[in-house]
Amino acid sequence: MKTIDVCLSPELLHLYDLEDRTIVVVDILRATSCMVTAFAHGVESITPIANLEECLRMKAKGYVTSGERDGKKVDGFDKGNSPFEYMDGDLRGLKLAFTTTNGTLAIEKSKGAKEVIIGSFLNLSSVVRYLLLGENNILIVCAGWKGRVNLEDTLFAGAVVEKLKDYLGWDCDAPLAAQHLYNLAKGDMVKFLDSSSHVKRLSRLNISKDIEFCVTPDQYKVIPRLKNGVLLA
Ligand code: 3SL
Repeated sequence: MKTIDVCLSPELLHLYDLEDRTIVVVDILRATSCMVTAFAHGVESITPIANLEECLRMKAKGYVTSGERDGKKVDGFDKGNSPFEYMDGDLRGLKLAFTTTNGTLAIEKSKGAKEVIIGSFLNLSSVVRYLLLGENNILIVCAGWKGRVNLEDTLFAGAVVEKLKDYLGWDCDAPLAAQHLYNLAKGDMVKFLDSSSHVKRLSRLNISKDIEFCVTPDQYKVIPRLKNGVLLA
């Protein structure tokens, strides 16, 4: 039977064999939600870059520079880390270089996997269908916050486990814990996340509409997939 596991922080990735897995990297607030939104609105590619200066240098090569540090758009960057900045269609056909505190780092660390795709609530059903039809074992890598666990990425992992539970096996309790949390939260995820660390952190930025949007399932069908270090739809 195909298996699913949940890596609650990129710091735990060394515990998993990656070679036979499809990894789903998730950073609900807000990196992977932005990436999915950007592809749904026509960007050609996203190059995830862990290092800020390296990302900035991509501007000279014609890339749109995107992302955040401390949740805020970086000086000199074209775009920040709100999904609403990626909806205009002004990025159609363009290449993005993207760096965020945790999301792009989690992608970087996942590169040893057989396949890496990008998940969010916004493309949840497409991701679930893709994983169900695929042959590989599955690992959901939660970006967390600076190596620590967060609730919103765990909820996404739980949603995937809940939807695939009849078709997959697991031998660790992380998928089970995530599934239970998701079932507790699914009636009102915004409320459930109210006291979570990252929602508190983001509250100073006044972006409650980002949070509401990022936990809304199935806005888009696109699945970003990593190919030679570049995400393509
Ligand atoms: O850590 C990340 O990758 C971000 O998405 C963080 S924030 O939501 O922009 O603060």
